[in-house]
Amino acid sequence: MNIPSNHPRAKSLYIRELLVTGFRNGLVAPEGLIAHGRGEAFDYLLGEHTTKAARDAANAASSMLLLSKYPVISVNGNVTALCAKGIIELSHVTGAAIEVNLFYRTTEREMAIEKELKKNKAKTILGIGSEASMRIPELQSERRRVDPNGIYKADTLLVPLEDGDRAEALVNMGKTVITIDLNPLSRTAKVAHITIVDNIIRAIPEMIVAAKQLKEKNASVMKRIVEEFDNKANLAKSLNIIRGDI
Ligand code: PTJ
Repeated sequence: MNIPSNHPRAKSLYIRELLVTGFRNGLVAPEGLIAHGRGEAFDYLLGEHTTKAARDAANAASSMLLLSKYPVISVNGNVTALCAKGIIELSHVTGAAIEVNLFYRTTEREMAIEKELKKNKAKTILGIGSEASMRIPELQSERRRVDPNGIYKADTLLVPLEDGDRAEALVNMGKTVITIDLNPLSRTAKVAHITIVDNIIRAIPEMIVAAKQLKEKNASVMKRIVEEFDNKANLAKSLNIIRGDI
């Protein structure tokens, strides 16, 4: 669709088009379009820009990934359609592995996502087909199937646009969980150790910039950033913005 660049909602319409194209190309589940609508509503309420709270959370998230021994980024259909290139750059900068993990899992979509990531110069993609041979305990959804060399053995996970059940199960497994979720009230946002309340389309570039700067610094600087980060207080800041002063 041709979106006029002077349309007042051009950016938002452009992001929608990425999702629709991703759906047509077999990357995004039909339900992914609905999930995006929910995110869009929160983005509108947050002012459609990266807030100071989101920037602080991105800084803590990149610090955490850099400090971890075996970080993994979990990728789904929406994430691929919105920021495949950014995910790959973030994985290069932080040394995190990439695993495909789908809620509405089909082999066709797994393979389409793998192909798209490899087209964008990703080397190894974990979690495809029978490689996802381990199970997350006490989880019933298809998200329970994970790669023994990826999510299963990771110490820290970036799980953007995640569902609450798995986020909670991963925390119960002792993993450090980072998420990106526009809804500060979601179960995922609340159970994660670090939640970036921002649109993933802005949050990933923010994390990349932060990681590049942090890499130049001493590990003790990153440790302090992580220790001082308070997820509950940070979520409250996003909620305050949503409440506004009408
Ligand atoms: O590709 P699959 O099969 O793994 O399915 C992916 C979706 C996203 C469909 C699946 O994980 C799902 O149903 O997600 P939920 O439970 O609807 O939750 C997604 C969360 O992400 C919600 O809290 C949304 O507000 C939020 N969200 C949606 N779009 C964005 C977003 N957060 C940040 N950036 C977005 N662009």
